[in-house]
Amino acid sequence: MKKIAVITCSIFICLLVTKMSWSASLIIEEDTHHLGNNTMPDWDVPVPEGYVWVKDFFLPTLPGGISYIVLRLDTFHVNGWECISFRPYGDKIYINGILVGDMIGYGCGGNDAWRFYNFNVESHIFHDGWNTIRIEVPDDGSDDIMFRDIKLMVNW
Ligand SMILES: [Ca+2]
Ligand SMILES: [Ca+2]
Repeated sequence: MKKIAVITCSIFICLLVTKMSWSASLIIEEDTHHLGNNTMPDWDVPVPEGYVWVKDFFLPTLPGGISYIVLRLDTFHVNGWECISFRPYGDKIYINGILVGDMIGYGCGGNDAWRFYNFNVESHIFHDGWNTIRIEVPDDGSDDIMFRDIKLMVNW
């Protein structure tokens, strides 16, 4: 019995070690922004800032072997296909000029609820040091949206 207990204990320790991992997150932006072409009196940010929002952020060097980084943001009023049939694309997110996210919501106005989007972005798209994120709605401003709490999350 004693031997069995030792073996079980060894396996348990092994499992703990196997499950050990590290994770980190980087907040790119917390504030709420509004893109589009319509004033929305009831919104947190009533007046749109234009069709494009751009920000530079600093990414420290990450450990090797990370294949992708999760880009997460909270969005409001991203239109669905019902409202964008006249254009073949949604609201776009670019990292360093490369398209990494295409947001299509639900119904006309995203059901008026805040909604998270997660995108797996291949790690080679990021630079060690300074990077640029760009979020844009169609250049006719047809889809007014708000967004906030943009962050990167990585596990290794
Ligand atoms: Ca609009
Ligand atoms: Ca909208």
